[in-house]
Amino acid sequence: MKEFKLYAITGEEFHQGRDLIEVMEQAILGGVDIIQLRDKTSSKREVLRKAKALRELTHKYNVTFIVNDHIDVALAVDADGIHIGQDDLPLEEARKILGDKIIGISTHKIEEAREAEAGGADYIGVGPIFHTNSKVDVVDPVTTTYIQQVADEISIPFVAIGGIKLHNVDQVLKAGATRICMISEIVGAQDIKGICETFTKILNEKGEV
Ligand code: 3NM
Repeated sequence: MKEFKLYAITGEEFHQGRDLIEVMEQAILGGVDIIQLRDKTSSKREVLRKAKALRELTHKYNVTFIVNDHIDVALAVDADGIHIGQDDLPLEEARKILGDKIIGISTHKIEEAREAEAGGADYIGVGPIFHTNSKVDVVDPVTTTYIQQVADEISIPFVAIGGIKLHNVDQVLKAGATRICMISEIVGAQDIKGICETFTKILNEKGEV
């Protein structure tokens, strides 16, 4: 998959009434290089409608587009891939359906990270690093210790997630993450483009060290 550093997930409960496409366009203009549509409540048709619009947007800016969970929607709109959790369709089955599209998997402990790597995942999510209110079924924070473990042991790309904010991103990068993923800190920001530019700058500076 294309290299990435800043990954934004939709979270319409944080958009403060702003339009989904406008919010994600601001994130892209600020430097986000992957967008994930995550919608656990809408009907399939509604998810499809949003996915079509985000596919159009991400094509326009040549940004990677991932759909959470809905493998059928991902295929229907020709998304670049899907993101699945530990309780979703197993990786092996997802791979049969998706061929060489991107498959990302959420992991919360090193055993899950090893399993995802061995099973051929394209990237893993590593989290939740800190407390987060953005995910209902979330496990306890895994802390930056889990980042260190993954950085030491796992070769496929990993992205740190969960409760990451401007004020704590330093700890995440110090622990060995080079890619970060957020919902609320990005899509809930007053100045979405501005905060993404700041994160992009921080990530790029870290890459040069
Ligand atoms: N997955 P925020 S944490 C969607 O640990 C998601 O796998 C997580 O939202 C995981 O940036 C999380 O607002 C929520 O904390 C991320």
